[in-house]
Amino acid sequence: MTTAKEYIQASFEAIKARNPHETEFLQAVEELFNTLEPVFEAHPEYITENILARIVEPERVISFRVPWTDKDGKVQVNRGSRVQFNSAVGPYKGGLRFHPTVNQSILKFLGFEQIFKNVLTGLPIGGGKGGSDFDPKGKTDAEVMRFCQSFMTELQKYIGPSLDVPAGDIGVGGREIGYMFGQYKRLRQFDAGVLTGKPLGFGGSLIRPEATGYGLVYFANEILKANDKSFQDQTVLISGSGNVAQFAVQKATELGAKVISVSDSNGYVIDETGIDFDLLVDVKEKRRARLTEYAAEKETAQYFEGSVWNYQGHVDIALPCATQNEIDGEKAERLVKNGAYLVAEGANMPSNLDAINVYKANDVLYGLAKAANAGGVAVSALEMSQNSQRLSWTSEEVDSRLKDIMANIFATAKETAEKYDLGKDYLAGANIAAFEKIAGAMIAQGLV
Ligand code: NDP
Ligand code: 2IT
Repeated sequence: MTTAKEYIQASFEAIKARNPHETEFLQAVEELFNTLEPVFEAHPEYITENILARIVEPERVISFRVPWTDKDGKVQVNRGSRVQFNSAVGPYKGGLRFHPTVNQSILKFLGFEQIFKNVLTGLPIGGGKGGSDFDPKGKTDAEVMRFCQSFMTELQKYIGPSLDVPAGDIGVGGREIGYMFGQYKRLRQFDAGVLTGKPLGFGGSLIRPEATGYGLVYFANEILKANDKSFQDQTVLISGSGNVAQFAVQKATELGAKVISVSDSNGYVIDETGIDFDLLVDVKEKRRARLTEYAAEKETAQYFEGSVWNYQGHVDIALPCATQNEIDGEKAERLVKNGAYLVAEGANMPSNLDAINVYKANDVLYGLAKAANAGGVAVSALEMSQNSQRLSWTSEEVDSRLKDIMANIFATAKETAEKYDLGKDYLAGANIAAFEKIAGAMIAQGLV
C-alpha cells in the first residue's frame, strides 16, 4: 500500500515533470504539500481519490491578446490571462495583477494560494487570479483607461457575478477597477457584483481599500494576544508602499506600534519617529510619486537603495507587504539576528522556503500569507453580499465583520495545529484546515 509520504512525494514529482518551468507555482505547491502528511494519514481516501493531481490542475486557463494605443498613437500589445483554478466552494474569486513580471507561473501560484485563502474566510468563494504583463507605471490616465477597456473587452466573455469575480492586486486599484467596470457595463449590463474593489459611488464597499492591511494587523494581533504580547511600543518593519502596506502602517500605528519603514522596488525609507501615514498616502496615491519624494519632505526620514530586509537595526515584528520571494534565507537570518519574533505576511508568498525554515528553526511566530492577508478577499466577498442585497453596510459593520473573520481564521489555524500535535505551527494548521475543506467539497461533488 502507498504511504501518505510516498503518495505526496510521487504527486509532487509528477507536477514538476508536467510544469517544469513554473518555478513560483511549484514553490507554492511544495509549501502546501510539506504540511499535508498528517492529513493523508488521517484520510486515506484522499489517496484513492488522487486528490493532489486534481487540486493542482486549474479548471481552466484563459489567455488573450490585449491591443491598445499609447499616448504617441503607437500600437502596443500585452498578454491578458485569467486562471479559473477551483470552484468547489463558490465562484472563482481573486485579483488581477498588472505588472511586467506577470506570467503563467505567477498567476498559477497566486490562483493556487487563493483557493485555500478564500475557503479560510468561511465565505462561499472559489479561487482564481488573472492579470497582464502591462506596466501601469509612468502611464497617463488615458493610457491606463484604454488598456483596461481593451483588457475587459475580452475578459467580459468569461466572468460574471456567479461565475468569476475579479478584483485588484499589484498595479490594480480603484482607478483600474472603475475603468474595467465601465467597459463591462457598456458591453453587458450594470452588474455590480461582477468586480469588487469598486469605487464607493457604484457598489464599492466601505473598508475594502483598508481591508488587507487592517486584516493583516488584526491577524498579527491575534497571534500576539495568544502569546501574551501586543503591538504596543513594538518596532515594526513594513515593506511595500502600496495599498496593503499603507493601511498596515495606519492600523499598526493605531495599535501603539512604531512602524519605521516602507519600501518600493528601488529602495526604502527609514523613519525612526514612525512613518507618516497621511504623507505616504499623499505621495503614493494622490501624486503617484516615488518614495524619494516622501524622504525629501520628511526631515526624520532617510532613503536607502536596495531591499528593506537589509536593514541592520532592531526589529520586533516584520510585515512584508510588497511581493513574492522578497525574503530569502539570508534575509530571514538577519531578521532573527535583529530581534524579530513575529513575521506576518501581507504580500502573497513573500518568504521563500528557506526563509520559512529559518522562522521554524528559530521559533519565530509566523502568520502565513494565505491566512494573514485574507482580509482583502473577505471584504470583497462582503462587497458581493452587499451588491446582491442592493444595500451598503456602514464602516463599523464591515470593520467588525472583518475583525471577526480574521479572529476566526486564527482560531482555525491554531486549533488545527493543536489537533494534529503541531504546536504553534500556524502554517501547517491553516494549510491543513483549508485543504480538508476543499478536498471534502471536491470529493462530495463526484469526479470534478
Ligand atoms: P500595490 O500595487 O498597491 O503596491 C505594490 C507595492 O509593492 C509597491 O510599493 C511596489 O513598489 C512594491 N513592489 C511590487 N513589485 C515589487 C518587486 N518586484 N520588488 C519590490 N517591490 C515591489 O499592490 P498591493 O499593495 O495591492 O499588493 C502588495 C502585495 O499584497 C502583493 O503581493 C499582493 O498580491 C498582496 N495582496 C494584495 C491584496 C489586495 O487586496 N490588494 C490582498 C491580498 C494580498 P513599486 O511601486 O516600485 O512597484
Ligand atoms: O491576493 C488577494 O487576496 C487579492 N489580491 C484580493 C482578491 C480579491 O478578490 O479581493
